[in-house]
Amino acid sequence: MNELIESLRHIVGVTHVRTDGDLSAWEQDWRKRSAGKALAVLLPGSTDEVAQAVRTCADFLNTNPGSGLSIVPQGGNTGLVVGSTPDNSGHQIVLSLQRMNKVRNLDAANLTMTIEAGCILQNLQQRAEDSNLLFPLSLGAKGTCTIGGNLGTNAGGTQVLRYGNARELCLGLEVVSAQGEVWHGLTGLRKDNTGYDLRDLFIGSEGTLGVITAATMKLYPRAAAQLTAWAAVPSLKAAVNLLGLAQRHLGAGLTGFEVMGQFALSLVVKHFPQLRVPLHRESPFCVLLENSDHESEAHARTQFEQLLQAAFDQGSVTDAVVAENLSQARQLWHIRESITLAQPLEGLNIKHDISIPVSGIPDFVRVTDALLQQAIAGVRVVNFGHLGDGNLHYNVQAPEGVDAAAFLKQHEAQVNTIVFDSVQAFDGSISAEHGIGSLKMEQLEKYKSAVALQMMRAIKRALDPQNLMNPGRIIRV
Ligand code: FAD
Ligand code: 2HG
Ligand code: ZN
Repeated sequence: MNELIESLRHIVGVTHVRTDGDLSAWEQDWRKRSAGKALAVLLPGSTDEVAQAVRTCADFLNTNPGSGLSIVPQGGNTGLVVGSTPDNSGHQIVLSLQRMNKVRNLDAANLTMTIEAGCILQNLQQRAEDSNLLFPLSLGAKGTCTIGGNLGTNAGGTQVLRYGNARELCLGLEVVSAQGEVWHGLTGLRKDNTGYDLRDLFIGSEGTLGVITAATMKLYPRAAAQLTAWAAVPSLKAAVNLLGLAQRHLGAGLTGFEVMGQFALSLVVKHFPQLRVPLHRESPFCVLLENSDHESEAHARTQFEQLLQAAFDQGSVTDAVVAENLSQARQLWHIRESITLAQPLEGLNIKHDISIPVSGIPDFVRVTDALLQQAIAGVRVVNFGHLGDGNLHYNVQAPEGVDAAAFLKQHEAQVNTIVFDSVQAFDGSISAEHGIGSLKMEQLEKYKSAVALQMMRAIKRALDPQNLMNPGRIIRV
């Protein structure tokens, strides 16, 4: 292995191969569910360096098949399914893209930008805004996560109902294959039917097929005004009715529709008392709506007023506030994004990022809540998420006063079975956003069809026959 490390130092430079000191930023996952030990952390500065490094590792593995060498691609390390950190073997190289953070090109007329994998999402949003354009991908981890990780996980976030997942925003990719070759697939074309879609294979592959080094992403014109409303709703059924009403009233202007359960908001109130959370005491659920208007703020406000009046008349909304200005709107979004930060302060819970057809969500929650209470009395559900996409974060927290670690040890498998069996019965998906990583591999095998698993394994074996890229993630080969 020493010789390998020397070769890698030669390729990316001595200071960009880390083997000593505190490597926890790369070795520990965001939720602190797993702390691994890397053989080295590699920080290449260019696609050519990534390609040379992967080629060197592939050659080494070829001549030393028993070495257990493998590569874990990493971006911002904000993933929630333990997919971007090494295991404990000491044989895995973390390949961090964080130094590759250039915007290579912004083509305003084509509404695209070509960016390197290590670009931080928030910087990309800012870069687009500086050109009076919108890069719509947005999630709570935007200050740390990278576009390579966003594409690696096919991230969702809060604007999906209007603009789609990371996949829908991506037009082209540059990828270093598991053999260390460069696939130059960077294209700004919106139509291209020349054979199998290789881009779609790499998006959502969680680093198991190759390393994404750059991408060409879609941009949009910025709206003239953006208004945010916070509404109290009497039930999830009412929230679904409000969604339908909002879609009819606002059309493509509806760019955000997030639901937040009372317990989820109570965690924000408890752990971030400085935040003022409106309307949560009176109501089992609150909804955050965003209206992006291409005419004017006055037009957006009138539309919102009409929508909320119709919702009051229908009984779907019991109370509502509309943000007066951008700063108030930001505060409302900050409350929503703080739910993810408040949960670990209450104690590690069992996360689920499921999706169900929107129409089935109220029944799914009623049935699954009851099943969970039957199995574990007093269990608390942190229920919130992207209702507009049928995607709930249905996270299961220990009963009050019960130690979180002990709860996880005793009940994680049982809770997963209850929730995922219910998801299956409601024709849903066990992961709508965060992916499989190493946390949900068993469940993928259980809930995906044999035919789908066979095709996935065939793809993995064809593109990475040595199993060099992120083994132990998504699927066993
Ligand atoms: P990492 O965590 O570094 O990696 C994630 C996966 O992608 C790993 O399997 C890794 O191997 C692979 N990968 C990373 N870079 C590359 C690359 N260049 N080429 C190939 N594979 C690569 N997710 C959502 O979908 N929606 C949300 O709303 C959301 N909100 C979040 C809020 C918070 C506070 C946090 C902490 C996380 C949230 N996440 C959300 C999860 C996470 O932020 C996303 O999965 C994000 O896309 C990960 O990006 P990253 O750069 O941190 O990737
Ligand atoms: C979000 O929507 C993220 O905020 C994280 O996907 C969800 O904390 C969670 O479970
Ligand atoms: Zn989410």
